[in-house]
Amino acid sequence: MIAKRLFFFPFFTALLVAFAFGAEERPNIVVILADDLGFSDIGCYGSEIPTPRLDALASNGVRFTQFYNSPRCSPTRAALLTGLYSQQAGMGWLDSKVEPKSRGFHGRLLPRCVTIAETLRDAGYFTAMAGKWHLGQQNGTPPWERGFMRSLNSRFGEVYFPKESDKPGTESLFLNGREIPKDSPELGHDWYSTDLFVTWGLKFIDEAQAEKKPFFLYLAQGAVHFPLRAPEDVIARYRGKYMKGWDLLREERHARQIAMGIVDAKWPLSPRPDDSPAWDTGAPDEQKRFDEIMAVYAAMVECLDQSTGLLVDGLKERGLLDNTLLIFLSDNGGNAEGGPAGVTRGEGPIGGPQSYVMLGMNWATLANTPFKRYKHFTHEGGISSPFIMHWPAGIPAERRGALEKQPAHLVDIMATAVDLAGAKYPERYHDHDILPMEGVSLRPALLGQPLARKEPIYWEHEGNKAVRDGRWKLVQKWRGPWELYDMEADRTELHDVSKEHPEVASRLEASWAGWAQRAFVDDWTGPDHTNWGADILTKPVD
Ligand SMILES: [Ca+2]
Repeated sequence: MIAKRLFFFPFFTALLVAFAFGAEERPNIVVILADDLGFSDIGCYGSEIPTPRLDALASNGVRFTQFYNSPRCSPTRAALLTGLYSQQAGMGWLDSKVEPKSRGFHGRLLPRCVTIAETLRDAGYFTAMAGKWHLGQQNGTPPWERGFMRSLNSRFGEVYFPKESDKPGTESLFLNGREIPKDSPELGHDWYSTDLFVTWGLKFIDEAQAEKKPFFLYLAQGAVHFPLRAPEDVIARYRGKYMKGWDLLREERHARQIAMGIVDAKWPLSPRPDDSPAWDTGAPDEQKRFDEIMAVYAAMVECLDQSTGLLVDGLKERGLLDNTLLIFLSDNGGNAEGGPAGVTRGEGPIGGPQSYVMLGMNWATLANTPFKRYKHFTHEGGISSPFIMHWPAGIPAERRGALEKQPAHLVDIMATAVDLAGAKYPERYHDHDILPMEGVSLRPALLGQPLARKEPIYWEHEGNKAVRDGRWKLVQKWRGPWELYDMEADRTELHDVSKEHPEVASRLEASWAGWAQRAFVDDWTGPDHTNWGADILTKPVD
């Protein structure tokens, strides 16, 4: 008996000590956010574009089939970093929409929210970001004011090369709050931005190591947002490969998704939109131009994959990969803003640093295979994202490579970070009451267990609305009727069953209205983007 006590006492003491002082055991957390990347654009979600580094993360991690973002850049970033719906954080639209009398259009992160960086910094983490901010730097909320101890950021993305054709506001970067020209030697030479942001992310990780702290790195890549630009040698590898056309490529992606189990074979591929012509009807010179556009996009996806590989290698070299939770996702669905024709303007070769290229609706339909609609919309094409969680020390061997089919959303990332870091989500911060976080921890999904979600998931963007509750999704295009879909039977949203299940539709409509009231959702008054893709033909593109 005495011997047992002697044995157990030091054991429990050691356990307590490890619990109390075991900060070094808490996982590092890295979030890699792609921009405007569609659901099917990487290999492990069905793409023909080779993405071996991301695929390796998926095969050693957990891949979600129903992960949801918001349908636009700033709203997604707000929800991801605060664990609140975007309107609650103050970002009901892009950060250029500032309406002080509104409920949710403030163009900045309001004092009623905290960021993951603030929460984890207060829990002893080293916090850093590299890449696109787009959360109201011009309105008083740059990364260094919202919890990031280190940052290399652009104000709102669209940065690819040190010397390129710049839109106002994209000609400089900010290093820890200090504005520097993109071609400053301080940033190195001849970079492409996906690599640049990883390089600086690793520098920040080295600083975290020097301070002996776990770290949170938010790597917000600008790729694959327009203007589509990539290194010429990478683009060259893809020219000609897209002469197959969007119709056939879409069928091929769909078949691979079914084979992988990402998509259920009983959901038909959504039909090609009315505004999108059949590939075979295009003249040869038109087809060649479309091939060149998609070659640039594919090159950008390849670069995104390779830069993710740089990060993984960097973590491995530092002995950090095992205890780092790495998350990969996109901020909204594929982008049809270039309309059916796409856009090829500017100087020099298509995809070069002086060109201005937008993907367009036809290839965006491919990007969002098998779903319908795009960025801006709350149908599945606008809000469905690849989502990979990789964490060797935290995912048991039998779960590696698993598909996770429970729906999840951006707001869950804060809850996951708080859970894994042992952090406390504050009720008050800087003398302001903080709204309770909306999400649930995704830790159970790493173990194959049910999430603790009790509430539906909600969306509103430009008057496009949706609510997802279990198998049901109620969705509405601005000024259109509510549509009800059974997502287990019909995730491609082809059979509106609101007439068959009016009680479900009513319940969800009331649920959405209650959420909109408490979540500071303003009525949308325009502009009208409900035909986005088609109306762009008659309007100048910026
Ligand atoms: Ca975006």
